[in-house]
Amino acid sequence: MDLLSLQGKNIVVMGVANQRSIAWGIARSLHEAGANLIFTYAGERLERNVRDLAETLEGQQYRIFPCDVTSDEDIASCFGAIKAEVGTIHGLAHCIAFANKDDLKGEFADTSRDGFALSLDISAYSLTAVAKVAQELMTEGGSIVTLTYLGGERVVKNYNLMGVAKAALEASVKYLANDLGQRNIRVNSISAGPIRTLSAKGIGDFNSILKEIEEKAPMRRNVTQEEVGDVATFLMSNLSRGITGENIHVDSGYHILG
Ligand code: NDP
Ligand code: KAL
Repeated sequence: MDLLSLQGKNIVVMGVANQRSIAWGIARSLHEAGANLIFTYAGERLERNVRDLAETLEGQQYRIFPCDVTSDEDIASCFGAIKAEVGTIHGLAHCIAFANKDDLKGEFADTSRDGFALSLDISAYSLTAVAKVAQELMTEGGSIVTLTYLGGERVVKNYNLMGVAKAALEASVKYLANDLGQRNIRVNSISAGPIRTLSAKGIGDFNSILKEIEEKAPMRRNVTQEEVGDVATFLMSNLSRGITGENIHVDSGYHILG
C-alpha cells in the first residue's frame, strides 16, 4: 500500500549546497518515496555541486533553477520557470539560512543593523516570500517544510542573531499555516539537532556541541541528515495530512531537557 502517496509528486527542494546539506538528506528521502525533485540554488559556484548530486538520483526526473531568496525577481522567475515546466507542485522544502560570520561572534547585543536585516531577510522572510509564490502552484494542496534550531526557542550559546531569525521563522510558520490551511496547504518546521554541514563549518566549538548531545540527549547520540530527511518526507506525505503549524524536533530528544 502506498501510504506516503508521494509517487510522481513534484517537490521543490531549496538549499542543497553539497552532499552534507540537510536539504540533500531530504532530497534523497523524497527520491526514495518516488517524488520528482526540483532543486533551487543561490550561488553559481554551487550549481555544479547540485547538478552532480542530482545526477546520482536514479530513475527519476529532476530539474534545477537558480533562486537567490533576497531577490523578488529571482523568486518570481524561478517559480515561473517551475510552473512552465511542471505546472503543479505538491511540496516545498526550505533549507536556507544565513548570518554574517561577524554577527555570530561575541554578544548578540553587538549585532549590526545591516547584519540583522540580512539574516532575517534570508533566514526568515524568505519562507514567506517563497510561500506566497509557491502556493499558486499548489493547486492540489501541498506541504511546506522549513528547518529551524532550538536556539529559536531559547538562548543557546553563540547562536545569537540566528536564534532571533529562527524565532521569526517559527512564528512565520504559524501565521502561514493559518493563511494557507484553507487551501489545503500545510506549513511545518523541523527543529534539527546539530549536524556537521557547510554552514556549521568554521564554528569553533562545534565538536563540543556534538559531544554534549552524545552525553546528555535522551538518545545519547546525534542525528543525521537522513533522519531529518525522513521526517521531512513524512511531513510532505499523506501520513501527516492532519498536521500544520507544528514544529517537530528531530534532535534525539535534547529539547526536553531543562
Ligand atoms: P548548508 O550550508 O548545507 O545549507 C545552507 C543553504 O542556505 C545553502 O544551500 C545556501 O546556498 C543557502 N542560502 C544562503 N543564502 C541564500 C540565499 N540568499 N538564497 C538562497 N539560498 C541561500 O547547511 P545546512 O544544511 O546545515 O542548513 C540548512 C538549514 O538547516 C538552515 O536553515 C539551517 O539553519 C538549518 N539547521 C541546521 C542545523 C545544523 O546543525 N546544520 C541544525 C538546525 C537547523 P548557497 O551556498 O548557494 O548560498
Ligand atoms: C549554536 C550553534 C553554533 C553555531 C552558531 C551559529 C550558526 C549559524 C548558522 C548560520 C546559517 C551559519 C552561516 O550563515 C555561515 C556563514 O556566515 C558562512 N558560511 C557560508 O557562507 C557557506 C559557504 C554557506 C553555504 O552557508 C550559508 N548558510 O549560506 C548552532 C549549531 C549547533 C547548529 C547549527 C549549525 C544551526 C544552523 O542553523 O545552521
